[in-house]
Amino acid sequence: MPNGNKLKEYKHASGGWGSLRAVAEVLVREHATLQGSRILMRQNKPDGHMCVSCSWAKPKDPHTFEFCENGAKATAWDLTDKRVDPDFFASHTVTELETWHDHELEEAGRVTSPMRWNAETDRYEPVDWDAAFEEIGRELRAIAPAAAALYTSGRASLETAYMYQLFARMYGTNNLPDSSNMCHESTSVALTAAIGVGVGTITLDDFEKTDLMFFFGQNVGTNSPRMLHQLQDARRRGVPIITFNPIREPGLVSFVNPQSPGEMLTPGATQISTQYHQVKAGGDLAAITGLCKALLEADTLSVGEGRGSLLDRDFIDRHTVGFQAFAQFVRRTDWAEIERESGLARAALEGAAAAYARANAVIAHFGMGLTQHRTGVENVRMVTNLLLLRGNIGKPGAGPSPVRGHSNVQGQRTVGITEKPELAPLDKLAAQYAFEPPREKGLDTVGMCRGIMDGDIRAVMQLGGNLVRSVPDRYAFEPAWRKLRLTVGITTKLNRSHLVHGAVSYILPCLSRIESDVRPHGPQAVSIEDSTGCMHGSRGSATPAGPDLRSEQQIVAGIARATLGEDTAVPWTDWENDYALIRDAIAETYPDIFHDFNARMWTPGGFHRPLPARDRQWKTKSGKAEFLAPESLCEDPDMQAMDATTLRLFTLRSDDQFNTTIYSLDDRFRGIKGTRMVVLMNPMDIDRLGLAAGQHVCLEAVADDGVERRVNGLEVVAFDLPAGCVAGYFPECNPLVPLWHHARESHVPAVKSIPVRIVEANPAYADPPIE
Ligand SMILES: Nc1nc2c(c(=O)[nH]1)N[C@H]1C(S)=C(S)[C@@H](COP(=O)(O)OP(=O)(O)OC[C@H]3O[C@@H](n4cnc5c(=O)[nH]c(N)nc54)[C@H](O)[C@@H]3O)O[C@H]1N2
Ligand SMILES: Nc1nc2c(c(=O)[nH]1)N[C@H]1C(S)=C(S)[C@@H](COP(=O)(O)OP(=O)(O)OC[C@H]3O[C@@H](n4cnc5c(=O)[nH]c(N)nc54)[C@H](O)[C@@H]3O)O[C@H]1N2
Ligand SMILES: [Mo]
Repeated sequence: MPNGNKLKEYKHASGGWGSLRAVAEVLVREHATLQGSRILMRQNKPDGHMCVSCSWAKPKDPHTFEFCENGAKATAWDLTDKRVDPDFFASHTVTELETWHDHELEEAGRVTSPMRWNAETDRYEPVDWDAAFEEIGRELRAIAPAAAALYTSGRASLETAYMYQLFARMYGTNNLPDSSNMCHESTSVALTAAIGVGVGTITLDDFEKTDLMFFFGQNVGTNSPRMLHQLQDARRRGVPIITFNPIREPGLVSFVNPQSPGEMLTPGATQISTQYHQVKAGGDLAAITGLCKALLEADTLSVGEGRGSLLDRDFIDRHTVGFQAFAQFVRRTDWAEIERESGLARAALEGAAAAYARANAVIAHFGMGLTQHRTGVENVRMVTNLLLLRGNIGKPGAGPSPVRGHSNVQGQRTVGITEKPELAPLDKLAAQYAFEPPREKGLDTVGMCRGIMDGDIRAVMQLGGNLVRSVPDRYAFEPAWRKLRLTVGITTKLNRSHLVHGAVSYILPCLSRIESDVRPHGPQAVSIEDSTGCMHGSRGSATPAGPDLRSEQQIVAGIARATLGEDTAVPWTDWENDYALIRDAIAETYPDIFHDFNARMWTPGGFHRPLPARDRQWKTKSGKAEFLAPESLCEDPDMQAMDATTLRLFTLRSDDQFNTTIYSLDDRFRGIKGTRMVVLMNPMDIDRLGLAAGQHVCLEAVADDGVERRVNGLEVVAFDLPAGCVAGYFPECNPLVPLWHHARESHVPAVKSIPVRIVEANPAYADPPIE
């Protein structure tokens, strides 16, 4: 029930004409119509390029239009004919560019030449590639490797990621923070401990065999829209979908297939969720405990009445440990606490549990709504507990389905991007490349941020990403980032993290995956891993945005040679000329996953990595799948002490953004137009706190560390979400997140439950220069 003149209720199903029109509009806006439609036809096809937007699975029998509105936006964003060239930089100082909105910076177009910041002119000036590599190498050699961090956003290919981690380790550091540290790291930690693999176990085939699906905190219509096709097919077979989300997201409510002319002409939207539970933000531990409790209670009844067990007793006995302790925790927890913490009624949870008990094969999809909490790891463990009760792992049509973010974020981890030495094949790398890799733990993203703020980190290289915007505690982080000695951004576009920069600063422009990449050994291809553990080849065909761009592989090889010298066992130059050689090297390091990589990468639908848990082999400490009870149901014990003015803020993505890339200020699905500076509130909270919709307020973080964290100028919007919870946008609300407010075990910033209170708009807090 949005209000105000900027807000328009979205009454339609997701997809539909709105979606097709949006694709056409974005191609026009980026002046990419001619090439754009041709390129889109190759998107996610076995002989084409893999979309640069989300990581959802690419089917072996793709639709003619195997792309969604948001994938088309991401493609058009790279295909744009706008350029940020040396002339652009000559006409704007960095100080001036800092006054631009984030959206304007990226909208200015593709960076075309390597640029170096000149302190005297306060401008980025063109520089020769070799000179850039030479100086970066010299700078890196001058500092201790432990004082450098090499960040990876999740878009770079398997080939680049492998080279990058190898370079970092030969240089001497495991400081390889990456975007999954802010994303699904809670999943990796939880699933590894519980079932012995850190990734989801389902593939697309499982959609055809499942009897029921859960959705916990994942916004499919915006963030993985191609999955709506599989959901629609499942719904047509009568498969129920049970959703837990504080907001009624249109994509989880209903869907019209914009690519099906029949459906477009009739008003027949497919209902997606058959049950929709508007859980409180941070209430999933309680909600899932409720599901388990209802199931155990119904099981006792069923067994008592001689109707048999509702649990998969055989599976529990043979394949799991920890059931008794878990069941005890569940039985001990009372319904009043479950209802209070989840915000859901017992009857509603019993209804969901009854549907679960009737289904033989169940998939649980989940996203940031579970992972980005203090209890992020416990949340994912709890989903696993629920699945284990009925043997829903390692059988067709069933399993955990963490829906990953960036298009290759899962794959980068698979080929060694990790700060945890125990997860990297260090002995293998040592033997393959005749060097001694560092064995000590490196820094994850939160650790890197702390190192930057403390002055311990002196150099940061970003292979993609926009850390100044994506990490917590922006107002402390930005000034610290400016004190770095060296900042290097390998990037397609200009963003805030290039403007807030170190003493020596480079912008190194790279090809996008959709562009053709011709090297001395001919046209090159790369590869990625999708959310379901399938590897795909990807060949770009668009004309590169400029003649001076280099591929990410070339850039990493250039920096590696300049830093490490020519005399290493790695054939950097051969690799950058022929990516097939990098794949051979990957196959040598990881033969189980990548044997015959070059041949198999073009398998339609991708080739699947072996996942022991799919075959009920558990590579855990106990050798079994492990139940684990949480310590308590409370998301954040610190919150309990707070008074009634404290609200729980969760940060959202709109349908017109990709992380820190803001395509426009509209959020069509949530009916918000022309601004992202909003705070969505329950009408009762608006009344209770004496506010009015349309009023501008300031949000203040509630934390007892003496640091003031505020975001000013947010318009109050009445919205259908649970009382006590409020929502705002990522990254605008990031200044409100204390760096230490993260998942306890995985260190994922808890950006889905930030304690805040509303204070009067205060002119002393100038609006941050983002709108
Ligand atoms: N178009 C587009 N696609 C994207 C991205 C993008 O920005 N734009 N980003 C990519 C990346 S990197 C990622 S990680 C994924 C992110 O995709 P998602 O995992 O979907 O992440 P979010 O959009 O942050 O939020 C997910 C949902 O969680 C709900 N939620 C919030 N708090 C809670 C809670 O406590 N419990 C429950 N049950 N639900 C909650 C929110 O209402 C929202 O609907 O998408 C990827 N794909
Ligand atoms: N409050 C809050 N904070 C969050 C989140 C949240 O939900 N709420 N979500 C978190 C999540 S899930 C994630 S994944 C992080 C993301 O954090 P980051 O990885 O830091 O940010 P992105 O916005 O994904 O990176 C965008 C930039 O990548 C560069 N880029 C784009 N394409 C390419 C390419 O092909 N190659 C190269 N080299 N560069 C490219 C462009 O410069 C673009 O500006 O943010 C996290 N932060
Ligand atoms: Mo992410």
